Amino acid sequence: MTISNKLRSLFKSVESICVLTGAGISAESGVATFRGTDGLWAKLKPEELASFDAFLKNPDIVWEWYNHRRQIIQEVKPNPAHFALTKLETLVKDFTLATQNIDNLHFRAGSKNVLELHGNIERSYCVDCGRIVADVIVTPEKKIPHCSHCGGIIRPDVVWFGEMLPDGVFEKATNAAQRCELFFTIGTSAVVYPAAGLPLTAREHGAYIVEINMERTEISNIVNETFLGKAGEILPELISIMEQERRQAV
Ligand code: BV8
Ligand code: ZN
Repeated sequence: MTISNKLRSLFKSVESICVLTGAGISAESGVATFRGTDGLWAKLKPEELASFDAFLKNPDIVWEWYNHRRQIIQEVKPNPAHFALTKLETLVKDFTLATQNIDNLHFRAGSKNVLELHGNIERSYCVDCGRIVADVIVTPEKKIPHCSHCGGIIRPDVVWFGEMLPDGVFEKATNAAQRCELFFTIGTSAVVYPAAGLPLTAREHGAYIVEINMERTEISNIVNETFLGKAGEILPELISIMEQERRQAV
């Protein structure tokens, strides 16, 4: 794989890295993306399912969709791209991983400093009293789970369209994007805000932006270097180049 001299010299000395990941990094684990041809949205429309109004109108349909995705996520495993990021975290002093994914695969791969911008499908909470509920059971007989404490309706702990991101999480991600020397955007179509604004913020603060994606995206023209292809193949190669450069630099 050829990388630019600029990236090669950055690999030698960089100590502050920020990463943004999207559904594409989990594709090789078998988790469908949103906007690809086989994507989840191909069949359904985001506003039909990933919004609080949709949930209030059709909680059974929204729960059926999330329950289906939760079952898939329980069966899949992190892939080499997730593990490459776990390795990358050990190579530098300051590492932040901001993910739009709700599939928990970064934590399961061993990443430590993970900011879940859009929540986590394995967590749920009561709309009325806010109680966190870990193991929600949804069955054809019981399509809508209710809170055992107050009887309120329980929802997935994910950020829907029109909803604010969890308190403080986006601020931490923005600070990391502002201070990093090197920013990776991996497996995201970069159409959903405010997450998609992070690479732009990093760029404005002088970071070198590297994109890894199957296809060009909305931000390909503002990144410094794009690697087109599978994250599970490209990322491990990039990290091993970085390790070699840092060994030689010692
Ligand atoms: C908010 C829920 C403040 C959980 C999701 C008009 C203009 C700009 C913005 C807006 C607008 N109108 C509304 C907005 C705001 C809106 C938004 O951005 N809309 C977009 C669609 C225009 N944003 C919001 O509402 C956010 N909140 O703004 O709050 C506010 C509050 C109140 C009032 C006003 C404002 C909340 C956004 C969060 C929405 N929730 N998910 C869930 O069910 O998952 S979004 C959903 O899309 C997921 O979270 C997903 O992560 C995210 C982004 O998608 P990607 O991860 O990028 O996935 P995608 O399939 O698109 O792309 C995958 C890429 O990977 C592809 O490019 C593919 O080529 C590549 N790939 C595939 N395989 C591989 C690969 N790459 C490498 N290797 C592979 N193997
Ligand atoms: Zn409750």
